Amino acid sequence: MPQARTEERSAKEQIARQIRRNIVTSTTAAGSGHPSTSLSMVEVITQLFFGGVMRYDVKDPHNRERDRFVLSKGHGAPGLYAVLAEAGFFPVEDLATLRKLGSPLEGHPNMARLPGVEASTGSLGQGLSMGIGHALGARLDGLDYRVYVMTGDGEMEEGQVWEAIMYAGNHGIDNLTLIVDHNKYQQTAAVDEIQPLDPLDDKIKQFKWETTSIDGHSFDEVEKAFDWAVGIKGAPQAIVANTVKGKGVSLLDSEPGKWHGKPIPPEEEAKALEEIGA
Ligand SMILES: Cc1ncc(C[n+]2csc(CCOP(=O)(O)OP(=O)(O)O)c2C)c(N)n1
Ligand SMILES: [Mg+2]
Repeated sequence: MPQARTEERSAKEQIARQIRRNIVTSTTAAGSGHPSTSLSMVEVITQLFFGGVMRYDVKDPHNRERDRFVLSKGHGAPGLYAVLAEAGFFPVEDLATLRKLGSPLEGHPNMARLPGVEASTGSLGQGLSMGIGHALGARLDGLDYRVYVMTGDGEMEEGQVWEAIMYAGNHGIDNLTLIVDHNKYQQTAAVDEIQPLDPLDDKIKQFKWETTSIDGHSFDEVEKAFDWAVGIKGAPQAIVANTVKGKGVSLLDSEPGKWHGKPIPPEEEAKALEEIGA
C-alpha cells in the first residue's frame, strides 16, 4: 500500500499553500461553505496525506488495509476535498463544482459519492464513534490499519464524543488517533465564552487515553505528534492541535468569530490568495 512521503518541509509547505488556495477558490466560487473551518486544518491534513502518515491507494480507494481518515467536523469539507484532490483521488478541477447541483462535492462529505471520503459527516459529534467502528473492524479482521478522526473544539461539547472517548479508553483501542482542531471558535462565538473546555488534553487523559498538545500549524510538531501516536500501544491517542480559525487569510483570522460558514467575497479573493502565496 503506497504512502505519499513528502518528508521535505518546503514541499509540504507548498502543498499546504495549494490546499489553502483551493479552499478559498472553491468556497468563493460556490458562494457558500466554510473556509475558516477548513483553513485551520491544513497542516494536519497535509501531514496525514503527504507526510507518510496514512497508507492509501488512490487507484484502490476501498482497499481493506488502507488507513482511514474521518472528518467528524464535516463542515470542513472544502479542506477535505482539497487534500483528496491534491492526493489524486479525483481531478483538482472538480473542486470548482463544490456545492453545485449534482456534484459529489456536497456541502458535507458523502461517502457514497466520493472516493476517499470514509464517513458521511456534518451532524457534529458522530465521527469518533464511526472511527471506533472502523478501528474495531481492523481487530476483527486481523488487519493493522489505523484510524484518524478529526473533531472541532466546539464539537467537543457534544455528549456523544465523550461516550466514544470513554469507550475507546476502556477498550484500549490503540489503532485510533483523535485530532481535535482546537481553533478556539465555534459557530457564533469563542468556545471559551460558550462552554469552556480547557485543558482538553487533561480531560481526555482521564478516560485512559494518551494525549499531547501541539501547535497545529507547525509541521515539526505535527510530524512528531503522529510519530508519537503510532508508537503508543494499549491506549487510544489524542492530539490537541492548537490552531487559528481562518489561518493564513487576514480577513478571516483577524476576526474568526465573524466568519464562520462564510466564503470570502469575490472582491477580497485576490488579496486572500496573495496572502496565502500560492
Ligand atoms: C449536531 C449539530 N449541531 C449543530 C450543527 C451546526 N454547526 C455547524 S458548524 C458548528 C460549529 C462547530 O464549531 P467547531 O466544532 O469548533 O468547528 P470549527 O468550524 O471551529 O472548526 C455548528 C454548531 C451541526 N452541524 N451539527
Ligand atoms: Mg472550532
